[in-house]
Amino acid sequence: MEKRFDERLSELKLNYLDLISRKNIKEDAGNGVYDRYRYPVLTAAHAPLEWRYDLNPETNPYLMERFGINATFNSGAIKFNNKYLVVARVEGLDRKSFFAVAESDNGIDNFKFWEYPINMPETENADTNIYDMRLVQHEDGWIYGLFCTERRDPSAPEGDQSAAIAQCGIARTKDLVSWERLADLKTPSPQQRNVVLHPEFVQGKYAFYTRPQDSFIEAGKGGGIGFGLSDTIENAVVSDETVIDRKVYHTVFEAKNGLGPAPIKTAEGWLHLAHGVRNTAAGLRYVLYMFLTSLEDITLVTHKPAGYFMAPEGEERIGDVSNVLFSNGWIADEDGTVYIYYASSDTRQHVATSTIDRLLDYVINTPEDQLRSAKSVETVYQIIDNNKKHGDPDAEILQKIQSELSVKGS
Ligand code: M1P
Repeated sequence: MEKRFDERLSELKLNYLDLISRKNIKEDAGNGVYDRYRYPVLTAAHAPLEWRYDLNPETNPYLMERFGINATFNSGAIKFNNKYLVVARVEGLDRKSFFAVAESDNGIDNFKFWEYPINMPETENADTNIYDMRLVQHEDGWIYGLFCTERRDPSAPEGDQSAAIAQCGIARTKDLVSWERLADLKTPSPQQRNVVLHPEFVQGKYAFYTRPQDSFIEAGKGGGIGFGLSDTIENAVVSDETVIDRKVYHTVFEAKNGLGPAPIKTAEGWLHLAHGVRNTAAGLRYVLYMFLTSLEDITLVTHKPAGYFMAPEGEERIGDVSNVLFSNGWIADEDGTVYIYYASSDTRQHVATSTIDRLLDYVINTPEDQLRSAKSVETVYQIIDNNKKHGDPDAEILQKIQSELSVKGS
């Protein structure tokens, strides 16, 4: 027998409340750099029932979903009025993404979407799809959201319905509810994605991190993460893009890279989180990596650990676009905690926590990539030799445990 409307509604409501009130659990023994958490902070199921269902028994007697959500991922993040906010990329079953704010009291669980998604104004050239917002509290007093705006390539032949042009959309707000849309960023590159606004003026100008690219997917001769200045934000133009972090052969960012969230200012320099992409027989693999730039010259990379900072693990590996970690949001709290919002496989949103001190230690003291196997072996030899010189502080304790175990076993 079919379930009655009100029975089904109570079941849906209970499941939803269970999900959004679930406590998150820090996973044991991380790698010392950051801690992962057991549950994603946002999934498609976190979208409120009021967005998805017509809750009127007269017009929806079967209580069917009328607007399905496919995924929630790639969120910008900001601490605002003492709450941890993420601006998620919410993707409907229709493949269109939009932005919606979800809020939590502690940054690691109980994220709840605000009543309405963001009603982002369009420019005269309407966006087909908008996604991946980078939020930044700029020193000019506005909160900016920079995101990718995607439209069909007008020069593509009728038979090609996937050729697209990606550019950087810019909007600003004071409350994350009402947004003023500004003109899209103009740069010399035919395509732009992963554009980030630096939080401070540089030489009295607005400073942008860009990612010049030749085509929609391929970065091509757009050599890496770029940087450029604009006199204004209202009609922002970056005429000169300098690449500050290049793609390099046989690294985790050999195919392309892109900046994540806006950098965090520390006593040692600007901390950056980015994604790197390489090609594999199974397709593209996206991982996260970090680097530090100088406070005096923000285009100068002073430290860059070898390889990746985070890569997909377990269920993170699987999703609509598998083998992807992507981050465009983090929050540096007053007590030094850093909440890193990363998404897995274009499907769900997670959090990892660290601290400014730990991240600086990681970035400054992790050996750099010397780009050859022999050099990697040299690095391991150095670590082993140092350990032999200084001894293992836990060796005695370990020996004691081992001898106790062997006594028990005999
Ligand atoms: O599908 C993986 C990611 O692909 C794009 O990133 P990039 O521009 O570096 O290739 C973006 O579409 C991103 O949203 C997506 O997560």
